Amino acid sequence: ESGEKVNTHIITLTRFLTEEQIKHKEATGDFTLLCHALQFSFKSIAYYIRRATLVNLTGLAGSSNTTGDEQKKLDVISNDLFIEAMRSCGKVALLVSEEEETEIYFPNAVGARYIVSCDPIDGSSNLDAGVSVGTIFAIHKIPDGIDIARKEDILKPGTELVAAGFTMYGASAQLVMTMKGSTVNGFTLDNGVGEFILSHPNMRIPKSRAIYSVNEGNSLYWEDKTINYFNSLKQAQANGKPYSARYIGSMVADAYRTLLYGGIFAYPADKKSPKGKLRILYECAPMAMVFENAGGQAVDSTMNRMLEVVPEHIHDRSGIFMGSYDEIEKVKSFYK
Ligand code: AHM
Ligand code: MG
Repeated sequence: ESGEKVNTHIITLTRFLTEEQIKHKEATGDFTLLCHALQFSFKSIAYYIRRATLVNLTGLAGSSNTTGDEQKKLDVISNDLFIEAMRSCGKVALLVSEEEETEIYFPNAVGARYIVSCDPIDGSSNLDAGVSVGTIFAIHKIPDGIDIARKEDILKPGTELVAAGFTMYGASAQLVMTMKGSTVNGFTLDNGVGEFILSHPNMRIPKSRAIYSVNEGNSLYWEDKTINYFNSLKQAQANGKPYSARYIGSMVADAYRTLLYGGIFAYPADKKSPKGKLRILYECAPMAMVFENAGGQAVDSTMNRMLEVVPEHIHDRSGIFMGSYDEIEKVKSFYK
């Protein structure tokens, strides 16, 4: 007996999407093509992030003084890669990016029915340190009977999303995605074969877990309810222990951990940022869809279901609490 045991029963993202498409008889294959373009952009961004980190770590070659530039470039590169992938797949009519002030129309994509909103690199303040960052995406479909994409088609509650998810660029790239009324599935990028492999099928967030994730430095600006809630977590719970605090400062990484381990992630609205910090369209709503479809919950700072919050403008913000089902119930009890 020699050699490693090779698993030949591998479900790649491509295979997964093809099998999903077959299940939906009405599917045209457009969504599958769009997802191919998405995964290409994730792979490219992962590649450039890894390279940039390497350049910084081995900054002996005099690159240390240009580090700032390098990082800025990475933000721009990722945005450009993402936009180009969406444009060239021919299935996207309209795109919103955190990096672009206005929405971008793709008039050459004749018959395209999808609208994509994205944050190409979320958590970019972490880039210099080589800490995990991520790409967040949300996908809308142009309603039947409408020929040309309009901004109105995305200024809608998150319940209208057809798909959403994120890719975390960590020790490995992790893609988490979900479709309307469906399960949440996690894929790991195998750099050897260059494919996202289904590694976390049907992800379910634990019902409760004593971990909280929030930028506590903002507590100076918090409302009393927020202060009381977080203070309560530092008291002895039923098992005699307080909650643990975990905050990376990259929503994608904090959300991914919360999804796997359970707990709560929050970026509440406060006196300094009465509308919160995170953006509804490409940060809060897609995360809320993932958390709900994994059995958790997501609410805004008034405890309304995050997926029912309607943005007025493409870059509108909201407070957010998301996580395990029971942990969100607990927050609600402090805010009622
Ligand atoms: P960004 O889109 O400019 O990177 O900001 C979003 C990030 C989130 O990833 C993270 O949850 C939050 O901002 C951290 O903010 P803070 O530094 O205020 O804690
Ligand atoms: Mg962001």
